[in-house]
Amino acid sequence: MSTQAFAWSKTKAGDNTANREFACDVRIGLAKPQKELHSKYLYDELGSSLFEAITHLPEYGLTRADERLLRRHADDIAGLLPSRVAVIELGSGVGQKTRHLLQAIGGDCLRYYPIDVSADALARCEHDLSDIAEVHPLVQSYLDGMARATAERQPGESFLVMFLGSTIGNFERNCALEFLRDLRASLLPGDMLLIGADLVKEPGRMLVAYDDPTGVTGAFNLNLLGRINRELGGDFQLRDFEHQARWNEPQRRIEMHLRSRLNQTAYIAEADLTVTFRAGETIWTESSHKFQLPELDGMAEQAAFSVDDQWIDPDWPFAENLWAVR
Ligand code: AVI
Repeated sequence: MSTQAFAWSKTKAGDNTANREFACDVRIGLAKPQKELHSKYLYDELGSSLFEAITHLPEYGLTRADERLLRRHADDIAGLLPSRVAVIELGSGVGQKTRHLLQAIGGDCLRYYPIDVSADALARCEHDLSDIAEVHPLVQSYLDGMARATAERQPGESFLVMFLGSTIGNFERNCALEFLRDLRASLLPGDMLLIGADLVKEPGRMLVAYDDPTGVTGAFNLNLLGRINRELGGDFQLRDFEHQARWNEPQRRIEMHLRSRLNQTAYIAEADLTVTFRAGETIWTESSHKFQLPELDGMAEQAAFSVDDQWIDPDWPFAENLWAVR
């Protein structure tokens, strides 16, 4: 899937330009030999709620591992940061995982810039965290938000950028590197990046995390067709598609697909598109890359960061990595 780092700005419903962009991406993606839809479109209001539900599934240990590491090592991480630091978080959502670290960093006027495309999530984030930090919410794409936040750098101050939850795994590997380099370019020596990465584990364990028996991940995936119906005047019959999770061993990634149960045709008015499906044909909707430890160090090196420290969860192999700008 040709994920572009800069395109990681999720689309807001009701915005005409955004709707045109969505229609255009749908037209292009569904014309490919392997039909595909960009995973950013999974996250409308309903999709974001379904993702939140995924994070509570017993089979999906990723978010809990990330939270455990941040809770257990908040003091270690804070101890490695420069003395005057402001915090930026990419894709913060409500910022729940960040509380421990903000508390450990402490200080009278700690500035925290959560960046997210969901204004609702940022409003909650500001409400929940304003007791421990001065919260400056930015409803923007990652790199636009970075530019806004870093423009407010004060003399002698460094930034800690947090990119949690293994969202880096949703980028194609080469785009991930490109994104990290762009991120690095917006920072200065002394700044740091705390980046979470889900590690390769036993395939059965990974597969059930993305194909839970409760069907929440299936609903999250199918909602993408529902969103096309709602926002672009599509007539997809959701019951005629099924969720599929695959482990792609050579690429070390879980792929989510929507598999057509039968030969069928769908029409999408706003994209002026009729699309046909053979029984068994799929739309590829998401890649979730999994990492090996040496690979993470290599990524840091290639994006001009140095590795300061790393913490690994013993129950759900997941790595929290603290990198410094070289
Ligand atoms: C947001 N992202 C890190 C999740 C992941 O694990 O790749 C999205 C997700 N897709 C299905 N389940 C969770």
